[in-house]
Amino acid sequence: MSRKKIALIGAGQIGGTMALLAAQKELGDVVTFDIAEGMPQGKSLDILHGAPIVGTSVQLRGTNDYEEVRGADVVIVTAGLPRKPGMSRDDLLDVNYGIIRTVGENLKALAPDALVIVVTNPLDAMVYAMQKITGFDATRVIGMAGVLDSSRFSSLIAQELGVSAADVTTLVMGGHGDTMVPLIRYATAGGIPITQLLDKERLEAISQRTAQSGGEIVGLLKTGSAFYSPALSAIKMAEAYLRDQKRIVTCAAKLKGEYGVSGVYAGVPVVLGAKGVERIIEVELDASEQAAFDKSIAAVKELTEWVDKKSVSV
Ligand code: TXD
Repeated sequence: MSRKKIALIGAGQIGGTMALLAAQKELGDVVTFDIAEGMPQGKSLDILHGAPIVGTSVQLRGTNDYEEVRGADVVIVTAGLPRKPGMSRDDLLDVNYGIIRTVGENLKALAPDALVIVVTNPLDAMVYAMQKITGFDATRVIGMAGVLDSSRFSSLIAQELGVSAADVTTLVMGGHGDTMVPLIRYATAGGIPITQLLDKERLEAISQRTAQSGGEIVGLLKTGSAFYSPALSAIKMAEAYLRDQKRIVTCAAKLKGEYGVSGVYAGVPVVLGAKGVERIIEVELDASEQAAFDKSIAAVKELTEWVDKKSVSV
């Protein structure tokens, strides 16, 4: 069996970390693409220099040439610009939409059978744009956010309880932004409902901190945003697909009537395996959870409509 090929589009903070993780896990050969000359080559060579220590036999290449992405089995897209001072959300949308369009057109031509995982912000709009541009089946174009948001929620609960993070499971749904919906009712630690272990006020505070975690990291780092845990999250998704693990993960998937929503991408639990999104799971939401989810969908729709208008005008 030949080795799988993983293409990382964008070799910045998340892209570089993912190359290291993919090599350590021996998920496949890794091609890292970026428009910055020399940078993907430098990072790939740096990781290769550590290959004997890790004991990995995968190949790593950095490139500025899209041709090297040809035939990739998995593509993870982090290419984009961060918001700079004075830049509005619309300005960022405009710039990153342009980048996603170029990436998408290249993937359509060079990697028509790949699973595409989009990470670039604003996430739900960018993954929607990617599926529209490539025309790939929606089961093969997904966005990374829920894995990270759920992992953040779980890690904060574990800290509060003083227990292993490995034993805490949570579900965070909706769009990737302030309106995300951490579902307290579905959180467990060692199979025990979290509501039996922590009081409501503590849980509300942790849930709020989860939704603001991205901003908390930006505030601490001062330059750039979170990258270790986002890289771990995207690689977990790639691994579920490549190893047909059928993991239940929350990712941005295109809804076709689930949760009363159609035609937009939003964070929902899915079964991720060799066929991509093999199933979207519909969990029961009570009235207040559904209201929070609907509010989040409304925020996502605003951006999605922007993408629709934009793609008509180009
Ligand atoms: O949960 C989530 N989805 C996220 C998303 C969590 C954290 C960060 N999230 C977003 O991921 C973040 O807002 C950014 O939009 C992306 C990538 O984050 P990263 O921290 O890796 O950003 P960098 O270090 O700025 O890297 C982006 C790279 C950089 O090297 C640019 O040169 C490159 O993208 N870039 C391009 N590559 C290819 N093609 C084009 N056109 C291009 N333009 C810029």
